[in-house]
Amino acid sequence: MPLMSRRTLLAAGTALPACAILRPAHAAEFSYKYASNLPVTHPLNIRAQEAVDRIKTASSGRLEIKVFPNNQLGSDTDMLGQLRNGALEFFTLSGLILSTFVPPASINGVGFAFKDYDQVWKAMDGPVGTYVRGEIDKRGLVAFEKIWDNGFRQITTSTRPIRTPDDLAGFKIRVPVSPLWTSLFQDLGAGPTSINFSEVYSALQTRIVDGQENPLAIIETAKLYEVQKYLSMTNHMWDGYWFLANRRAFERLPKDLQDLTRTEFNRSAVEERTDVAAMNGSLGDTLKGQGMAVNQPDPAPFRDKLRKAGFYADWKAKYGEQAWSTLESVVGTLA
Ligand code: X2X
Repeated sequence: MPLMSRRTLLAAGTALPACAILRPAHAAEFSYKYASNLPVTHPLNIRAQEAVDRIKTASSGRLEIKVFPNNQLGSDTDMLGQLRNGALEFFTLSGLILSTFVPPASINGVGFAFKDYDQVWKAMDGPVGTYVRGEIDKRGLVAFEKIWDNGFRQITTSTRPIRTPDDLAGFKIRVPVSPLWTSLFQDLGAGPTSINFSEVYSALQTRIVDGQENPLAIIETAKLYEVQKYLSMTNHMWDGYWFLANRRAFERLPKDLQDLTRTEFNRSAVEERTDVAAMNGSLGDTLKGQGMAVNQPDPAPFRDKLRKAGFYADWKAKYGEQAWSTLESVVGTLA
């Protein structure tokens, strides 16, 4: 039956249930949105789209999720607002940016906390992840179990390679909107400016800042190599994306659709981790080929600088003994 306007139906005196008026015959029972800040070519979006497709098929079309990559719905700050008020149902967000609403969620971003991916997954699929998800839950959002990989972060600049902390003195660097990021780069002696990712390419292009820091998969897929010359492999923190849901929207789904959604996004998260690891292995050479000059600084002096600035003591006090020791139970003593 073709869709009729409400007026036509009323004029015809037809008594149809409200849902028949508002919804075409084959529309999904639930039409939700998922958004991210990353380019469509990044593995996070590719794997999220696959999950969405599996969910549609397995639910026989009852749950349709439309994907909005690349800040199409606004900046991270905007999208977090939309997620909280229910205008957006699903969103992937860095734990560090989420900390503007859930302060403990930045804990994985403590400078140089993780030695390698083994420690990252042991912490995030283990006690640190459980702790952070509990804190997210307390503030009315749902976080699925498997955090998605953003990666170990590296510094890029248009002006000079970063070899030692001295090279960061007064350096104008963009950081995402998060107190931990600002504190980390202040304590390293740099001049950080908070800018949402949606504005980063143009901020670099117009030289509002001279550098930024991100994992290789983003430097490549967001084409930051076009506006940056030097890539310094500082590995100064590990960052990941929580797959978040607005709780009211999630709980409106019947149990079987909740379970399906959780299972499929968790599965895609694990697959995305493998993709990003593979990219991290090969992208150094790709980026060299695209004109970047790559260097490998010794992390020890950067860590020393943070220690002397009181970075570890300050953040231990902020997170509290218990959270800090949860992190240390995996990575060893920090300071
Ligand atoms: O804003 C960034 O730099 C990004 C894309 O890595 C995050 O989402 C934290």
